[in-house]
Amino acid sequence: MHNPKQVALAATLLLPFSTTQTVHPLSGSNWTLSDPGSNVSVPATFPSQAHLDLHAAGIIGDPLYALNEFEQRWVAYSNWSYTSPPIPGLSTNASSTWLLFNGLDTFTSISFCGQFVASTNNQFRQYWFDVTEILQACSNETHRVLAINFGSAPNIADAIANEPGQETWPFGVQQVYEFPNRWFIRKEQSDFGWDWGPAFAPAGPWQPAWIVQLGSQAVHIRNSIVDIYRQGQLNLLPPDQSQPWVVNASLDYFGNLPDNATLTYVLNDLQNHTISSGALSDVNTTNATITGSTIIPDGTVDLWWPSQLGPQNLYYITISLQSSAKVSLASVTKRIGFRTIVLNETPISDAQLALGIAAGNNWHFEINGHEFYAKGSNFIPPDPFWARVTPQRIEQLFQSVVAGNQNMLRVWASGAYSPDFMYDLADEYGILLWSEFEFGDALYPVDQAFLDNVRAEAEYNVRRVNHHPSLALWAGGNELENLELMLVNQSAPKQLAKYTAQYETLFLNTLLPAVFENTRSISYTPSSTSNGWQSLNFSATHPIMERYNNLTTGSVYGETDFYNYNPAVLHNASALPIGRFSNEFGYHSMPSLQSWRQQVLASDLTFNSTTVLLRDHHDPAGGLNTSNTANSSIGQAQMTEAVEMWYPTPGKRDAVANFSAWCHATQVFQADLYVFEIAFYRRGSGLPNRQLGSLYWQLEDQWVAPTWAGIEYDGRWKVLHYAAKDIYEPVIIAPYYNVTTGNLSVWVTSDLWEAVSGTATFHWYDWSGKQLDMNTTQSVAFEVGAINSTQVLQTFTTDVLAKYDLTNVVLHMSVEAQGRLPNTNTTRTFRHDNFFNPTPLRTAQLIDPGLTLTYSPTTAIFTITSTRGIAAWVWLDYGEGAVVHFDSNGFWLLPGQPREVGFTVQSDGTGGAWVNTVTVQSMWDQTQATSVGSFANGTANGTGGSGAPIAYTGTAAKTSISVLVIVAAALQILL
Ligand code: BMA
Repeated sequence: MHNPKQVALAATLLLPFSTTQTVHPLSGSNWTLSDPGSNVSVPATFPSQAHLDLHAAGIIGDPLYALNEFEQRWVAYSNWSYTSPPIPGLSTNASSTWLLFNGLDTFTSISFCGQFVASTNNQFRQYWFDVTEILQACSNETHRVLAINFGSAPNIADAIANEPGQETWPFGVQQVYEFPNRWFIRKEQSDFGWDWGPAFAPAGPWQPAWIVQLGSQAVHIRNSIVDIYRQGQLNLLPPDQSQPWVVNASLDYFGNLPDNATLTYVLNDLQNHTISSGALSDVNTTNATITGSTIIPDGTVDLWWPSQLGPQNLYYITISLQSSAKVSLASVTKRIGFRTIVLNETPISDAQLALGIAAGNNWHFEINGHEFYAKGSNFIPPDPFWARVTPQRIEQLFQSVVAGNQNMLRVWASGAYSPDFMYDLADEYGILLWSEFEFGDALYPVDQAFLDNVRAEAEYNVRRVNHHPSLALWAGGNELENLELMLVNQSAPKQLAKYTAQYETLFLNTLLPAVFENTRSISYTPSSTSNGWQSLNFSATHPIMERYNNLTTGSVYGETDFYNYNPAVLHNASALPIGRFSNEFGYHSMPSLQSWRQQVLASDLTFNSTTVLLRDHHDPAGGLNTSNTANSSIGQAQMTEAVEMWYPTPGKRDAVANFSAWCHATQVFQADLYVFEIAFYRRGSGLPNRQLGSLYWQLEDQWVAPTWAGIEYDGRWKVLHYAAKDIYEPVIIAPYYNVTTGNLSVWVTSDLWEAVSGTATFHWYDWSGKQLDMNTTQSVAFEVGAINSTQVLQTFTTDVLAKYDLTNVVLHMSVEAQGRLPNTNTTRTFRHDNFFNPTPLRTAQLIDPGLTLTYSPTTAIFTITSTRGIAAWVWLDYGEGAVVHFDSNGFWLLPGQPREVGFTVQSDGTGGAWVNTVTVQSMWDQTQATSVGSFANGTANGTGGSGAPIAYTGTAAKTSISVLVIVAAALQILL
């Protein structure tokens, strides 16, 4: 907990009239966690949360195991104290002594040397307290103990809700998951339960803290902001890219700043070569913040780009604070990038109209002045306990994000503000983080104390992370305008004006200025999802006038958020929303058997066991009922219906194998649906709605449960993550089918920044892989414009398939195009394959494709061959103990065209033995009583059927695909 070097410094340097500071970190493992109420006192770590220390001490089991979520509710209802050992090395000569906390979760009463210091009530704020007098009166070193008493957040939320005159909302507006009243408190909203996670309402010092001692002329920098923008830039408006860069920096401090202090900067590249340095100009000091700025000429630095759009160029900037006598007082170094990122919601221009873009407003992002297609997903808190989320875990997730061809994550609004290390990693990996203030699926109070608390939280976080080039946007909260205000309108239409005014008080009058008064470089939108703004007026106190429902028929506005749990929505394009950007959509699926085994008893491994049911929080219990299987049965039924509607029903003899096959089937439906939706949204880039983003719900899991995630809790990819990776390739070919009319069209979509040309090919087969003699185009030469789509086939299945049995036809389509990734000079070939079958696989005449699997240790390549027929949803599976990401998975395979698959190992507790557990199966195997791929006993189960366990080979087979090319005219479409 204590760094002896600093003790020495403290003893020698902390003289009165000095400019020095000593920082004593409070992190360590020698704290105590106690609750006199429940008679618990155990060793604790700092930072931490009570559940983690209680689990480490053996007082409670693993919170994520079985139904411990419910068993451990007493922890959330207790009050917990974190007590330090006596803190050594504090100087009594210091001019001032401060406590500095970067995060206390949530309601605390803090004492030092047995004296009350302060109370806190916001998980997301930084707090600092002057304890000079307390320390001066605390001469006995053994009394220098810091104690932080955390009150029960659920109890306090209830107490606030019951205060006389407290705000209330119309019926059905406030979304309750488990613990009620989350909207009264500034704590991670999903701590009180959500539809993909447990409700632990944890308490504890979740971020680091320090004791800071200062000389009389010394300051400590507690927070800082570096804002980089093009001269003249305004939030929300595309800037002039020829303007020089403005670097505006300010340091937030406590202590005594000597008069006439100055600021200097040094800008270095990552090799520490100085690019620019000097004094900051226009230095001014207000409210314990000192600010200055400088100009960096355009062209001096290389731009930062998101993944696949260019290099992630980064720099270090050091801002130093000196006294007028040039004595160094403090400095801050931040790693930064130069880019502009704007959420463009401007009206559609005449030039855009002339291109065929529908009237209305834009709603898309522009990086360095370029439109781009945002491909990604929604990030939820990766663990119910943030205190144990390490940079390594985030890095592994981000590796999956980038491997999945994603360039943007929406960091959803009811978790916690992301740690600095998360933005650092996003900067390195090129992942844009659409960031949100922590408000969601509820309306919030607007009394002055609440607003002041929110404002302080927002200022701290906006300033803390603004320098990261990965920061893409600030949004006020989740589903506010298009859900919450709509619910008010449904439930109590007469009160809509009142609650809209309250909404504007919080999201336009409180949060917006917290962004615009601190940064010029970042756009703000009050709500995800919304119809965007109607007008902007930067000189008004209220710069954004929201559009709400002032819509003109035929015009297109804003983002879309779409959920429909009727599985018939798959392939029903008319159900999907037409907007400019899709920020959420999805359907839940089961995690794999391998993941289930990590968190439930073997006896619970059935689809509707009580434990599985009660871990499905969709539909949520809506309260504290711990045996609410009624609502969760709805979610389980939705998955079951989806499988029964679309796929052959699993029919494994072994009960656990059958459970595994069902879990897998729900994942296939999820993947199928998301691919359909993503292809639909991406095609919109070439349609009048000029659709420029698709972020599905949700990237990852925070425990093992049925959820919308594509990545399971330990990092294993569901079918979804592989399927999304495939449909997020830069150039894709995809079918669009209207089951009622038989209309089938095939489109190529590209999000490259230059037009690409190539060839699309089409071949029809029966399930045995025999090519059918169809009277349709076999090959089309096409050109598709920058970020655009083009139709390459239009036909009616009713005509072309008239003489065939629809249950026995499969269309294979592929595209090959020459082009360049943005900001690269090399032309490369982009390829993509897709399959279409006109009936659900449930009724298709699937045959045993006779899959074989070989592995070459020399090349670390798996080769999968279909020997007898077309294999749908080929799935490489592997046992527990490792997390491995195959280069591709969940694909379809034509007979005689082997597929080579490499892999990346995320973690391996098997010493490499996982390789021997790899199996391959396809949709056909789902119905086979004893085929492989079930891992019923932890290792591959059974040997019958088509699915194959592994065979080793010295040399990997080579894939050879020959295509017949018949040139046809490219089809011209909009844009
Ligand atoms: C939207 C999200 C989340 C939720 C998800 C699935 O409502 O914003 O609140 O978890 O859908 O229901």
